[in-house]
Amino acid sequence: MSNRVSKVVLVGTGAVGSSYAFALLNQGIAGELVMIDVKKEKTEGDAMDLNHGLPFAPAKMIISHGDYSDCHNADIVVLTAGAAQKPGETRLDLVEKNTRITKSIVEEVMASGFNGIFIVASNPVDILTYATWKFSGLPKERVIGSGTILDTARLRYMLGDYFNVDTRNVHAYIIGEHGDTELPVWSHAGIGVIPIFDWMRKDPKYKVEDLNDIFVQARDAAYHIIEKKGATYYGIAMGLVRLTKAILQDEHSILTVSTYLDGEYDHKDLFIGVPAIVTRNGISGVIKMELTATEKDRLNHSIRVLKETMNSVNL
Ligand code: 6V0
Repeated sequence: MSNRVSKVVLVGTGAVGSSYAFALLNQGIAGELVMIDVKKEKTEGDAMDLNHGLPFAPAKMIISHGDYSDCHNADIVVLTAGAAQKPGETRLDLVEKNTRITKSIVEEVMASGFNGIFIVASNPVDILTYATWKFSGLPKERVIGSGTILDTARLRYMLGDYFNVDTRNVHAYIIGEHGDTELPVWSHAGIGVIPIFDWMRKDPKYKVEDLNDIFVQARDAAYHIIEKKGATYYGIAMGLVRLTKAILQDEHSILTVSTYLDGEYDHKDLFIGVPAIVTRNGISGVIKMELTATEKDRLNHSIRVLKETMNSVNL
């Protein structure tokens, strides 16, 4: 048995990347973390700072700053590089700038001989995940976008608060584009094993209209947080660590990630957020939910908008 430790390379040590590094260290999931950014000094400082936390960490982790040659034997490369949304800017506004950055990074990663799994978080994440797949030439299963993992987490947190139950017992998905056209799948939402609408009948204080308000809060949360503090990073960082753990520990967990559709939900040739099974070899399958007519219309709309933007960058 090999005693090689699991290795993660992080590209982009801005707000999201450095929060990811911190969360990864605190959860003791990877054996080695190498960080790369155009801001080399900053990344060197991050490595020093994180190393000084090792005496308090749950497990050993080799932490360094490096360059693309470090990717050759990495299990996972995480992409959090690129421009972030400015107040009032949509994720889709970022598309051209970040597609260019993603292309240059992916080419350098692949030139190292990398043959692992990409996790993509930079926005617009569904389009950049597709771009990473195209530019890398890796099998589609081995390119995973963070998709609606964060949106789903926000919805679950807010529903847990509304129903006063542990957020981990809320089963609900947001699917579609990570952005303005995403949608909640209420037809398959539940608290424990109880369908959400049955749970709501227990008490007249629960109103179906409230569900839409909660979804809108979850969907628009990034705008509100960016208005208040300029960026969002802790939630997504923890979501990315969750995804990293599901891969490295071969969990077969169902997470709402941006994955390739090849006929599922009647669509092809795009990456979009849907529940999928995450394993050591990447995505092993998409969960196909029977959507209501309204949910189907909303997903079709989300896909139409996404494809229009994708066409604008000729992927
Ligand atoms: P940030 O704090 O500006 O960090 C970006 C980092 O990328 C900086 O350190 C840059 O130096 C670095 N960078 C830029 N170009 C390159 C390059 N060519 N090579 C290497 N490094 C480079 O942004 P922040 O960390 O806030 O956001 C990063 C990305 O994550 C953005 O695209 C956000 O929109 C996206 N987010 C995605 C979320 C999701 O749910 N998927 C959530 C929040 C942010």
